Amino acid sequence: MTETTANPKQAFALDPMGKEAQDLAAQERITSPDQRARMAVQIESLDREGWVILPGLLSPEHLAALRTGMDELHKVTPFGRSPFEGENAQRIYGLMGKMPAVWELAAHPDVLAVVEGHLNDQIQLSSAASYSIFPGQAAQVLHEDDTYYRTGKPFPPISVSVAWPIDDYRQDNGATIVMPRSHKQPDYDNPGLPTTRAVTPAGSAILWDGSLWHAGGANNSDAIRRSIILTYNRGWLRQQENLYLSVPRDTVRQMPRVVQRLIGWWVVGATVGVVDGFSPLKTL
Ligand SMILES: O=C(O)CCC(=O)C(=O)O
Repeated sequence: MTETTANPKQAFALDPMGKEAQDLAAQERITSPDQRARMAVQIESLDREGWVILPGLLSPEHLAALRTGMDELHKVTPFGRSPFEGENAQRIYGLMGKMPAVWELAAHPDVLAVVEGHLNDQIQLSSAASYSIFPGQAAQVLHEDDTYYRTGKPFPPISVSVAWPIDDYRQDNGATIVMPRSHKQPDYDNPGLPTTRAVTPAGSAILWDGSLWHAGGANNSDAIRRSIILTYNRGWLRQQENLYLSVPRDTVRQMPRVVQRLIGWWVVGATVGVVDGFSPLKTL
């Protein structure tokens, strides 16, 4: 799937701080122009509305494996420490190191094509955590996901969050509340636009720009609502989760190359992330 429009070795042979090397390296993408062209409507929708749903991406077998894996981890995961994490909710952090069934989600070509198309940059995974809300959990406060990058607003898109419903998302069990078009707000204040709900079957992917105002809904049903949330950002930013430390090196060795790259084992631009002047993959 990896299309290399630029050869990183070429960039190394050039002055890495020079414009030529950096322009060359910055063109590298995981997905091909054709893959992104196929997702043009969804990329356009994400830009305009701030969110988009890609339906039907996971097979029943894959969903079953994810449910089994999550249920095992739920047995050893505490409930949230704050109203934001949710006192009737569980967040399993560090999923890339704990559940190989998540790797395929992280590298899903349609999702990557939309994320790369939207950010128009080299990307990486920033965090991979579950958000499972149990019966009785109240709605979260509306928030944006990228406010910890305190660069001042407005800024161009820098991150995309991707929620994978592992159970059907319904109004009554906490389907995500989204505020369409709120991602272009010029400051850090809630713009107070009308909201809607991301009601969609399990196995879809819900993508939103990191600046979109949104929240987990209340779970008024009698069953758990499980989801996995993967956040991507521009490859030269610091990741939200420290994936270098939270994914054991032996686990990294077992990952497909594209997943190694997504969790940060790669050189971005001509220089960001080198170890002794070379790709960190050499240290594996
Ligand atoms: O699970 C959801 O519906 C949204 C969760 C969320 O926005 C968060 O935990 O930051």
